[in-house]
Amino acid sequence: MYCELITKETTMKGLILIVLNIVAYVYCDCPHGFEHVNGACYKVEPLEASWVEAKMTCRILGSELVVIEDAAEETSIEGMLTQVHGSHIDEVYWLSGADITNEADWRWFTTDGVSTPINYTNWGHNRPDNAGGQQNCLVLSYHGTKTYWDDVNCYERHSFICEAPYNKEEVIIG
Ligand SMILES: [Ca+2]
Ligand SMILES: [Ca+2]
Repeated sequence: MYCELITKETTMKGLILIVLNIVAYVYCDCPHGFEHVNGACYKVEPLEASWVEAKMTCRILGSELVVIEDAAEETSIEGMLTQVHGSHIDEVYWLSGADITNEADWRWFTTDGVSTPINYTNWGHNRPDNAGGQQNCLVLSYHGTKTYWDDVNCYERHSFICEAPYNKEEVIIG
């Protein structure tokens, strides 16, 4: 957990006695097990699951399958994956995108019943190709420190990345 324990001492002076209160604050920026990178919280999940299973797993963790909004965010994720894998491993991760509803209409599916168009993209060479006519879910393909996007069959089993908002919470524990 990305938490920082800060102890503050506050002095309250009464008429007769002095009361010393020690108040501890816990600042929790990201859900348990998530890493804070450039204003968002990510969890790289090595377990392999279908796209729907991956999406449900992220939700159980209080997050969603990752949405990559711009090149800066993809660079952050590349850095995180390079820390996990080094530079010589190929790995594939589910993202929150799909063209399930209309072929070639790629959208982010982060909320039930609502989808948003994908603006920034980083498709690999000749992707998306809808190979076999059955590739409707979006993956991030990590290849030696760099990533690109591909469309694959939603029932394939892949690792995935969950993303949660970066929130500064203050909890008084004492
Ligand atoms: Ca497709
Ligand atoms: Ca493809």
